[in-house]
Amino acid sequence: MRFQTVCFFIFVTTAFGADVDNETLVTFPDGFLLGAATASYQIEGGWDADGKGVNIWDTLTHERPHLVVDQSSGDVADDSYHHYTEDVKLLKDMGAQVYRFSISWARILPDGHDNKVNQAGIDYYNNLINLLLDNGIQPMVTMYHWDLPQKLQDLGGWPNRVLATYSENYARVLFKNFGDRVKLWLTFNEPLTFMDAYTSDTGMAPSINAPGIADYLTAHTVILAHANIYRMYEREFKEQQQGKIGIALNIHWCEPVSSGDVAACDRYLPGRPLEIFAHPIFSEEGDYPSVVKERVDAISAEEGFTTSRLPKFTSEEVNFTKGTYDFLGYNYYTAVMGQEGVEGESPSRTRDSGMIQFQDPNWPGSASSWLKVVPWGFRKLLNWIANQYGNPPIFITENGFSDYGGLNDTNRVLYYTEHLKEMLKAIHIDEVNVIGYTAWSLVDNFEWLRGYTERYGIHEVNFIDPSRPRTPKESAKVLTEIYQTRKIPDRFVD
Ligand code: GBH
Repeated sequence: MRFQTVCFFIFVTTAFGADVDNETLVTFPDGFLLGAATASYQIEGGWDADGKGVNIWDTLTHERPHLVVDQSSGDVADDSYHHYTEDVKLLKDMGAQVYRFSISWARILPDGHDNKVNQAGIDYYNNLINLLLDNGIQPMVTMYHWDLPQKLQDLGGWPNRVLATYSENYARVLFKNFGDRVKLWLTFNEPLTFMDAYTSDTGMAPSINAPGIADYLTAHTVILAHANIYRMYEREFKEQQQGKIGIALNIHWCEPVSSGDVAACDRYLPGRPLEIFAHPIFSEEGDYPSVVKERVDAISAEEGFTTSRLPKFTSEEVNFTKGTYDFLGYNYYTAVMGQEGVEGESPSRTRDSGMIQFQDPNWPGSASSWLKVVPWGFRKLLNWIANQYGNPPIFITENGFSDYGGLNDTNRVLYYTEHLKEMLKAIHIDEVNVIGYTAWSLVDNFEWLRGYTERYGIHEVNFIDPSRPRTPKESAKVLTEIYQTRKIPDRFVD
């Protein structure tokens, strides 16, 4: 009792001198959007329903099933193609204000090109969008969450720059059909992750083994595609539709092992994963960060390449790309420790970064080898983004935890409450401009190469039952309480 009274009167002084009381510190600001996220291939099923074309995940799971740990596929998954009304009901029951989902390119354009539009695909997303709006839930659409139409992979996929134009044409179809109702758009989900799909023949689709080359080519195409889509929206739709466009980027927080390793982490953040996408779009000067250009150019030359493995933007492209955002989408999961040193094969992006990374064995784990629970990294990373890019609006497009299943997901509950508290500190104490949050994921789903063995859902899905029933886990109940009260319940606050 006495302790609580004391706590109530403790004020935290922010860097800007603002006082934040304890109640505010655990409360979501007015206008902050709360919701949940999914992706098309991971939940929809209906892989060949009603004229959908084949995509690279259909190809991987059908032709190289051994690459998926349980040899499963997204052929049916949560069957959201037939059960989307149940997904909307889950969102509604939670008090979610926003639903982030992705559109399957090949369901809309079976061959990837805009000369042939599949009306059944348009109808499916129209129904979903309309039902969300009827229930007071804002749709947030990811245009691309890794399921490239196979016909475009047949042309080489993302390393082929022509995809920067084809993506723009695909996006135009989306704006034309859905832009009257969809006001929050993400061009790409985690380009950092799908550039890695071109670095190993046992990795994510399309599983192509050209590290240090095809990954940079992929990044280059994706950045230009993003800019093309943003500028096209400005020219053709923005005035009328008034939507906002971002890109969902991911990066683990990098904690230097010692003070001598600060530079290594500084290279990791700009170099290896995040800034390669963020710098051209969000920085004032545009282009790749100079540390990336210098290192990759120099290492390429040492390796005997006549042409640097890092493609170059023209100055027109730098200007065209700079500032093509209304907000930054950010997926936070975990952290790494970084140390000066060289690892990885030659050539590779890992080697180019000049950093060795590992995770502290004391960090609590999850069902995913890479996912350790490091909530303080979330706050640090949000501050890093805010400092680096002049405090842009940041939407947390993913944050979540994996286990092996079960309704009593105590560790997931802890993961969410601890991360939300760190995010609220970033908002209230550090004055980072975070505007929304969608938990990954609304439902258990096809976890890519881990199949159905790792579960990220706040709702359990029974994948044996043909009707794929959904059941709230403990985490869904706690998030419901949080979304409805718009604060972290006292029992999770120390
Ligand atoms: C997100 O990626 C995705 O956007 C989402 O689709 C996915 O379901 C979710 O996370 C959970 O994984 O197996 O050691 O080679 C998070 C970033 C990048 C983390 C790829 C896992 C593979 C690590 N992911 N990474 S490993």
